[in-house]
Amino acid sequence: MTDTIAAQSASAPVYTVTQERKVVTAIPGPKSQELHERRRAVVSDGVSSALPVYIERANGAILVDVDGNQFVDFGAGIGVTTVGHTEANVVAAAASQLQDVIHTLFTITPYEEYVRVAELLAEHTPGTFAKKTVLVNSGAEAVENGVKIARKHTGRRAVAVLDHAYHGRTNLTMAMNYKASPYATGFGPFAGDVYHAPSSYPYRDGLSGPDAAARTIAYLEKVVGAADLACLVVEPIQGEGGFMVPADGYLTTLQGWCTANGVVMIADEIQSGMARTGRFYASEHFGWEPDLVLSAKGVAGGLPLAAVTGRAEIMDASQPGGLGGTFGGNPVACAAAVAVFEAIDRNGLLAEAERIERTLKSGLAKLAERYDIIGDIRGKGAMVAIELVQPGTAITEKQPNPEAVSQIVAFAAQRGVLFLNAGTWGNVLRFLPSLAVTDALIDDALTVLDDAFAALG
Ligand code: PLZ
Repeated sequence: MTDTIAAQSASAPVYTVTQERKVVTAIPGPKSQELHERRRAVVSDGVSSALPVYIERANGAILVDVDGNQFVDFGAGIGVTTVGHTEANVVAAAASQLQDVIHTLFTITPYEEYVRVAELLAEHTPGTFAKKTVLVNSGAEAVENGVKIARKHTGRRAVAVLDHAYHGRTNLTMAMNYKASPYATGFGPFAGDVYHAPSSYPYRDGLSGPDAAARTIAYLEKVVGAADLACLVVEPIQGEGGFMVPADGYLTTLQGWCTANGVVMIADEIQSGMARTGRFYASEHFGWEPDLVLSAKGVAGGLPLAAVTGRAEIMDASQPGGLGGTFGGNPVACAAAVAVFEAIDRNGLLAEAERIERTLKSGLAKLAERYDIIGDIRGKGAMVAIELVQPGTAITEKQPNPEAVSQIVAFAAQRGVLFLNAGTWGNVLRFLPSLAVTDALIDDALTVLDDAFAALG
């Protein structure tokens, strides 16, 4: 505790774990294997783990497991520890809040931290119009509340999403995801009135933004009808689907159509938000001002917190008591979120995200010259991916190559680098590090990646 409090007043980040990769046992090591046996007896098989090494400590961009191995973390808990693992100011703010008040329930007796987070979200989400917020616990819960609010505001029933989307694991959001397996298989019946419209996927559809938007709109008008459509929910850069960056003009054309037709357009910024892409919200890259913005994951530095923020007149549609939940906007999570906003400014993290994009993309471009299964390099800031295809098909057929991604992820794990897969066909390797990752760590991981490609043969 003394270490982190001291770090609070320092300007440069202070790390409590050396920022280096270190492999000292087989992966997983003996202690991890022992814990895995215990886990198998008591944790549901429905919960899987991509890499069953049990983590004891984490700091900056490094995970330390129970066997003393240090992993360079290119997952950040799927885009959660954006400001860095156990960022000193976040730790200090949460620790201090724990001493003062842990819980009251905002819908019973409110507290300032909730209001402060709502102010910060109003200030940092795109658009200068009056905005209001509701705080909840998880990304899926933010999606659910965004849809509730849009339905109440419009008095309409239908919900539209895009192909390749991911929105969560609750009943409504299972129906909103593109992929059935593993998220939905066997878990129905599902919520109705959810429509899946074609998206913008430049690598595969080759369409301009306006042309892709025209295709989406034609689908919505024909299959749903604007008069019944409450909302269109869109990830500005799709996450689980494979980091597709939509073609220029796609999102703004859709927003124009939504506005003209009284449809609430909702940005799911759960994975792309909170400075990750070099802007506070990825929507800004496209000049998009959504009606509602969903935040989660990175918003509280690793504590559970999520939000729906948007146009005041839409957010006020619900009757008093219509929105809430026991833990939504927990004081400790809110205190951490305030520290996250401060850390982004103080540590210049928007610029760090741009640095990470430059280093990663130039390293990946060099690899693409030598490995022709790299079909596409895309993304923004610290949200970058490569899409792998079968040898010889990169230019013409673009046949997905999930086997190569799995082999690379497994190879890298053995060397102490944690990479995540993604993509509708599992053929995307994503780089989603915390913004604390140094160029030296990225270069080191790229060397491991080079070896992993070479080992594919
Ligand atoms: N919307 C865009 O990325 C969560 C899922 C991990 P929750 N993505 C990671 C897993 O295997 O469950 C996500 C997202 C986007 C919504 C969500 C849902 O957020 O906090 O997991 O509910």
